[in-house]
Amino acid sequence: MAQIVLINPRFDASYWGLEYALPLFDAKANLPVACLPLLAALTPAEHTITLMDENVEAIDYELCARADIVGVTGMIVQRFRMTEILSELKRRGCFIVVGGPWITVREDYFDGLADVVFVGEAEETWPRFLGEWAEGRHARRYEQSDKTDMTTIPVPRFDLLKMDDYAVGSIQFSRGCPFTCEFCDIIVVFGRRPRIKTSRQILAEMEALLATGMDTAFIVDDNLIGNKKAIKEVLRDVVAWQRQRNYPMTFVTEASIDLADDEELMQLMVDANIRVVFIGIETPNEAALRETKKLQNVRKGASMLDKVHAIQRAGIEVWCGMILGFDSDDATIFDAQRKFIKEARIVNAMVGMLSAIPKTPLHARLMNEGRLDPSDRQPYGTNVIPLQLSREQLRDGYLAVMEDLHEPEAFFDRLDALYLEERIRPEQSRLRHLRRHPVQLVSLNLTWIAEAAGIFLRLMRHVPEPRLRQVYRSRLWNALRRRRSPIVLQIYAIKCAMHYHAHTMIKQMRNGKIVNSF
Ligand code: B12
Ligand code: SF4
Repeated sequence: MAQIVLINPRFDASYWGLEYALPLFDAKANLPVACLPLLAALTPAEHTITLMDENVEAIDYELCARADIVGVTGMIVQRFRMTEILSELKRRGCFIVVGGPWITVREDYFDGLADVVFVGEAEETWPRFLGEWAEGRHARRYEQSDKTDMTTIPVPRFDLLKMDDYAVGSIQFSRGCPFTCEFCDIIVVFGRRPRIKTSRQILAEMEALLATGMDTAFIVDDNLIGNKKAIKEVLRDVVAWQRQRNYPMTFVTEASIDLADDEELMQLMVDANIRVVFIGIETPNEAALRETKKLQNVRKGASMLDKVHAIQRAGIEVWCGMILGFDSDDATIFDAQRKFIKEARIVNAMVGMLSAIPKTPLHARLMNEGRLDPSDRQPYGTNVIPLQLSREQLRDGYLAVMEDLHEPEAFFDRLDALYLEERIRPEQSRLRHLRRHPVQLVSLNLTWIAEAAGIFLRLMRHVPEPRLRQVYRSRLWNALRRRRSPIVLQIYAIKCAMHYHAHTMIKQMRNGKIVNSF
């Protein structure tokens, strides 16, 4: 029997980390990484396991020093903190294993600090390693020969996490994506054939999450709609589950833009109560989309703008990822991005500079072309040396776009365009269903109002700039006046907090405190 500790290192502040908004939501972190509770569930029962997420609690190094095995996960943006933690664990003589997205693409990065490395998925290799470790014959490197059979994955041990500390939970339905984007390591690691869990597994995960008191979850799939036929089957079961239990859960997820081509799928997502979908739109520059092989975004038919509007009209808010610095981008790209995001009425647009992750086709191509900056700490925020822009031009243009998008006027005008002018209807299926259960409907509406009021009061107390407090007050008041809807009020309050986060983060980037490479 082994005593095992698994650690998720602290993230630096980032757009999706929501660090500056978390106190306003009364949470310590946005969501738990999905691998920790999953690895715990994959651990045979004879072992004891402790999960430590440094984003919500300090690492207990004493406990680590007493443990037989200490595992550390992490993605690219955690690599510096991972190194610090691994060095400390090493100093204390721990037996260290490392897995997760970063070591999967840069196996040699922690040389000398890890006793065992795991490359890629670990549903088979983690239990195999534990067996071999117990017999004293473990290997130094584990990599599965086949991709994980998703139908065998157990329910993650959410009960081992401090769920009260997170804003939302995480849940996974599928892995993989059928597309071919040149910069993407997901398809390199998880493959282009989407693999999906059974409805039975997914519903059991939802029950387990709900049992911890968490009623909102990020479906952390690479692309929820990678296999449309299969996901429709699952969504039908999720809808039935929601109806049977009077809609206890709300979801956020990630999907490709071809979602807009499938009315039935959009309706199923609305009925399953998926409130938000994050889409990799990347750029309005068609040449860049072709260059990067994001061909699903340039297919004939409706324009990208029309597709975004169609998804919004169905009742799902669209968040997006945008990229600057493709080879086909010249200095006109910055304004083109501003214009697109405004016209698309996308409130949460995460703009980044093109970065090349090891093992991707983009990384290989730029390496051949001598256009990769090899430094680990990137002075210009990306390792890609752009073709038609100077590195300064790209960095400064990126910062200016981020700033402009988060000017309070611009940000809240996009929000008003969506909820007060287009009047999209969030959580419409849930609300329609609850009309037959008036007590629950009243209770849900009161919860949203209370959440909005709580966030509002914290905003007024915590936000130091009077100008911002004034904007938040007037935009919330205007929303209340024009649309007397508790859910819209709650959304406006959340957006004020998100705006405050982005505003603070961008200010720090301007002061040179953060160089955001992803
Ligand atoms: C959901 C998601 C998010 C969510 C949630 C992130 C979170 N905090 O958990 C959000 C939207 C917030 C997000 C944000 C970001 N993300 Co993200 N995200 C994902 C996504 C789509 C799924 C991750 C997931 O939960 N998978 C499910 C779990 C079960 O899989 P897993 O973690 O890989 O774990 C398995 C194995 O790796 C292994 N394993 C993992 N750890 C360990 C440890 C040990 C000891 C062992 C033995 C095994 C092991 O076992 C598990 C079971 O097989 C991945 C893509 C992907 N498929 O990896 C990108 C991904 C991880 N994200 C990525 C990036 C870059 C980011 C951002 C930096 C983007 C940005 N520009 O800001 C931010 C980070 C900000 C932050 N503070 O979180 C990159 C990382 C690249 C890399 N190779 O390191 C990925 C791979 C996608 C990509 N290419 O863009 N992300
Ligand atoms: S659509 Fe997203 S997940 Fe799929 S290949 Fe492109 S970037 Fe990767």
